[in-house]
Amino acid sequence: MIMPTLYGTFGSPFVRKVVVALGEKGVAFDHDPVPPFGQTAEYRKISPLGKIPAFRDGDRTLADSSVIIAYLERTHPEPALYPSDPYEFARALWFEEYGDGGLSPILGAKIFGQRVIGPRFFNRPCDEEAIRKTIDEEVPPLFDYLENEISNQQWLVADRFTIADIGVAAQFVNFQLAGCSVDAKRWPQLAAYVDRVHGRPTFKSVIEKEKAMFGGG
Ligand SMILES: N[C@@H](CCC(=O)N[C@@H](CS)C(=O)NCC(=O)O)C(=O)O
Repeated sequence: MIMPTLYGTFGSPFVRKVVVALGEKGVAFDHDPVPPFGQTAEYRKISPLGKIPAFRDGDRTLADSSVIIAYLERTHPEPALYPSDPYEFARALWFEEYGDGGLSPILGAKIFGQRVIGPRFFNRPCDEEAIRKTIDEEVPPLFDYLENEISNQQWLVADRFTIADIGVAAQFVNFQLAGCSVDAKRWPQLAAYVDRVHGRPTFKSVIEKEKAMFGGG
């Protein structure tokens, strides 16, 4: 049997989302660690925006983590990663978007990008003052919202692990790879939640590989 291929290097929260979804569904895959820059014209045919991840399943190709996971949910319905109730389904998509569109530009681009990617790949010294400002000003409202939403629950939506948890917790790995952690005194629910989600075997195994690549954590 030909295995599907996931394109995109570790370190990307969006690649990580798909790795976790594939793991949760027990789908074996080949991994082609395409970097997020300098891609070939060939790669751009399957990822026209030039981003990672992309995915190949036989002669079918797809780009975008949310699109790929939605496809996997149809090809491998069990275990379901999306709630069936319409409102819970929509809430789960909302939290996925909160991760992709809300947390990623801050925890990913402004913190991990500044402290890890810039110095390592672009010979750009880290601007610690910019990171401090981001952590003091932009991070707290993002974490306050999650602290309130989690409020003693194990998972964000539907009392079980869903795409909401994949989308949100994936972004916290970059925060940790940049040497940061959630202040458990200020955000106790969020800190425990991130530990809980990262403790799942699917998250654990990708995080171990990423720590080996980037250090930190
Ligand atoms: N919405 C996309 C976002 C993917 C994304 O932004 N990937 C980054 C790496 S973390 C990338 O490829 N950046 C390169 C670029 O924007 O050209 C998804 O969910 O897959």
